[in-house]
Amino acid sequence: MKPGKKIITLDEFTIEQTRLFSKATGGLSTLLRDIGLASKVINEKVNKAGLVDIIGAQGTENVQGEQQMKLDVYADDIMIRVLKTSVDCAGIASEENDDFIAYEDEYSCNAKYVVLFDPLDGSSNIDVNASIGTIFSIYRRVSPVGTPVVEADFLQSGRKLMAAGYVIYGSSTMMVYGTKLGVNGFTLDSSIGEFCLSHKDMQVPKDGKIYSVNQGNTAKYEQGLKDYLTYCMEDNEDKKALTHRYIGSMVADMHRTLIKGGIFFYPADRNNATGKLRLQYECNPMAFLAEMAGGKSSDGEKSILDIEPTELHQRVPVFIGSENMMDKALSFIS
Ligand code: P6P
Repeated sequence: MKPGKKIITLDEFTIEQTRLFSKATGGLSTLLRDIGLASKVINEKVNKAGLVDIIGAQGTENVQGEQQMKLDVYADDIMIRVLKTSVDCAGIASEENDDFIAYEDEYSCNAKYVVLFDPLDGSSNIDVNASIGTIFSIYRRVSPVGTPVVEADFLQSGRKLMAAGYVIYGSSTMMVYGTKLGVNGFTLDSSIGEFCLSHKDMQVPKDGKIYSVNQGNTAKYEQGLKDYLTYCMEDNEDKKALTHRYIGSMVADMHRTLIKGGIFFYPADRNNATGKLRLQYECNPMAFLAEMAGGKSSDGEKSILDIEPTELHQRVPVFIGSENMMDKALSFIS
């Protein structure tokens, strides 16, 4: 932190933001603080992953049929426990759990919000020390306050998001979250145990030079996408080849895209008609952040935020990034 520069902690920032909404009760601010607490606990374990018996496979599969890593299960448990004690969370849905969880104590039943999360996205990278992250979405419940939450509370479109964000456990630990007021980034200063404002009012550059996709799947893509990838690699007097960057951890690839610009996509292919990434746990929160920061999102036809969810774990094709790069990419496939 530059000397003399005022430190603004996540709590101070969210409380200031609350004051901008006359009817706000501070619930969102409390929830973000609770998610920040959970992520600090997860961060502690992630940073020690090589030293304690926490890396490697758990020996179980999640609802997606994916092998669960020990840290996946640990992070999921921490998020569920911390949010259960939050007075502003009525229930949760997690990528790692088959069904949603209704917190049935009196305080929780009277809470206004629900939280959806991918507790540790990119977990296949844990054992190779690549950046991973927690992705979260906060919705106002649609069921009556005072009753246990129902599935409809978790099947709201991205347009209804109150806030969304991620915590990236990388060379530094950062929380990036957005509301309709904008997107801001906070870096964890472990000497004081606080997330401190470090990236104010983040904006996705209108253009970029980086495309991010698992190019190994190209043979399975529709022709338009193959043509777009050929365009990305074209290098001549009129157009220089773009740079390809793919970490295989959506949080890491999207964090770079938000900061440097570019396009990230995980499209449908002939084996996965709806792509791989989950609408409610990965695509909606990331699309919300990108659009609130001046970028664009699409499933190939419309904004990700306009998709009406039909099931908790549904997958969608996803394109997210700089406005001009998105327009170019979509012109090849529309
Ligand atoms: P692939 C991680 O498992 C994840 O869910 C996202 O974080 C990431 O973008 C994607 O899957 C990577 O998938 O098929 O390229 O390994």
